[in-house]
Amino acid sequence: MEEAKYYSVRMRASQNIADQSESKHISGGELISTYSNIKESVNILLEKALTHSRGNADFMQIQFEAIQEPVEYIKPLEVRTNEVASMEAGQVLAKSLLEKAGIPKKTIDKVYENLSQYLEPAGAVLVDVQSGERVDDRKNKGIRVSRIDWLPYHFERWSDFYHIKGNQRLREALALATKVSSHPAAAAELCWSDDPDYVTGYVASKREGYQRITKLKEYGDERGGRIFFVHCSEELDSYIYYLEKKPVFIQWEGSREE
Ligand code: PML
Ligand code: MG
Ligand code: MG
Ligand code: MG
Repeated sequence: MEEAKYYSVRMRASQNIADQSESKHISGGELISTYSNIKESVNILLEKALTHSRGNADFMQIQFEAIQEPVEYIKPLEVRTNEVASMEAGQVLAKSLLEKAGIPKKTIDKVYENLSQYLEPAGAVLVDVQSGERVDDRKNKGIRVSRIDWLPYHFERWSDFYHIKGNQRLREALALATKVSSHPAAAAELCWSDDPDYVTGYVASKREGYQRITKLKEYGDERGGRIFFVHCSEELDSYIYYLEKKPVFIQWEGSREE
């Protein structure tokens, strides 16, 4: 059978582009589309950016690009939702889940010392598991994970099966965290949104799954981001290539796999 041809469709939107150094990230989005679905995919991303709680964009770019690399299919991480009463309790839990995922306490402490700086980029920051140092060179941009999507209807089937309210955000974040964690260089991820109206975040790892935490910041706070804890003994460049370029579909075939 001939492999279907796929297209990576990407959007980014920002404010105040007159002075690039002051530009504020509004929204970003990634989809994998067939040719016949490109119009629909562009519309999904357009809609996402036009109605955004971080504000109205005055710059937006939506692009599509044929994917040459073979697509990889992976199963979603196991999901667990941890209810917490406050942001403080959420952050204590996040740290203990990182430790459970194998991140040394001194590395976690070091990351939290630098947290405000690591939340600034729109993309993810990579931190070495052993030293706790930031190891990517993407400064104020960070790494943007791309070429990631669910196979058509697989997310809907997955969320129906688990009776999880299948919001768009969970759809995107679970796909991303699954891709990020599936590489040998990955140890764990810590994430919460930069959108002021969304306070749920997560700690994800292959070992512990996708552990949602219902409150990791206060409402109204526009600081958020992703920190990927990585094993630097693995080739960092090839991990970054994988995150940005390797096309990955999330595939869920039903309970018999669980
Ligand atoms: C984001 O969309 O900015 C990150 C959202 C992370 C949490 C998604 C969830 O599990 O509800
Ligand atoms: Mg985002
Ligand atoms: Mg956001
Ligand atoms: Mg950020």
